[in-house]
Amino acid sequence: MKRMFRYLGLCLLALCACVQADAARRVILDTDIDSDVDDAGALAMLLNLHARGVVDLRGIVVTSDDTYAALCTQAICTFYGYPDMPIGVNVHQANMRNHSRYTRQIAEEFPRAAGAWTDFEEAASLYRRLLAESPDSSVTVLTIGHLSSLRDLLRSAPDGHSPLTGVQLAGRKVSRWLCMGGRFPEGKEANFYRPDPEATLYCLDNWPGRAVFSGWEIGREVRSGGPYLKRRFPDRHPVRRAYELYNRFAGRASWDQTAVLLLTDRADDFFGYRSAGRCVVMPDGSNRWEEGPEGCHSCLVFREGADRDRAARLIDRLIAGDRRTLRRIGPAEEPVR
Ligand SMILES: [Ca+2]
Repeated sequence: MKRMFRYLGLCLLALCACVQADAARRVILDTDIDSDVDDAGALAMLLNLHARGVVDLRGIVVTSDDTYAALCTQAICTFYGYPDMPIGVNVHQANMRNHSRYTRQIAEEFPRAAGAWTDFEEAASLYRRLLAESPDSSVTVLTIGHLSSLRDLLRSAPDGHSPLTGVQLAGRKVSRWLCMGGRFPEGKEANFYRPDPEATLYCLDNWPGRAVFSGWEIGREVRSGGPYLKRRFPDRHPVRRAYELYNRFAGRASWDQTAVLLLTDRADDFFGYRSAGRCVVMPDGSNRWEEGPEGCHSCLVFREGADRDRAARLIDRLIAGDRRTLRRIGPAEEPVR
């Protein structure tokens, strides 16, 4: 009898794992992991959520002019047990150089397969391949950097991966674009205006589906990356190293990590949406929220009384891979406004 209960228990666990795997949304991350440490934190969150089956991270597009950004990304993925995670690079970046406080050190101190940033697939090609092999409306694109690679996808022509243009492919395969970018209700934010405001304009004009914007004012109020991470990470860990080299765990705004929270069922604890309208971008990359009829754009706001410190604690635990927190978290329900 005992043996039968154990068998039934194992079957139930397996069934739950299958249900969770099915529920996981496919995600393509597009990151400028270089000048700030929040990209490293966001990547750690995503890899932990991926391991738990909350998201299905299909690949990472590195949109950066830092020579070591993609190598650092591969070293982090390798450390987490994903040495073959598809990684793409934006080959159109001008003046590649090492300007990050942590990418070179991580790339040199931790194992990875690639020898140079030129060894990786071209960003738009990776986007096209990952989208082409995915079911319709199954992919969430999460951008936490500037939009040069997404623009290159939208401009892309039919190729060996798909007979569809980039706009057609995104329209068919992507259910929503989550974008950390802009400043609301109006202002200027780095992902939109630096270094490629033309890419922002192009993406806003041509994106064929739903887009959710998490502006600068959201992440600014959530401070993560402090002493908790220093205590929780083992001594030798690439993301620990990123935070150590960046500012020695002095804490930092969570622009990119708050956008990752949108992939989980905890987003509703903290965030709601601005009244209907659309994000309008100027040629200099500044932007504003223009109220109007319900359309394809949504813009995040904090819920009344949302606890920013609790959001920061949740982010820190997801970065550190806290098992209890990860056991209790689930995927976001779609569609989200
Ligand atoms: Ca970023």
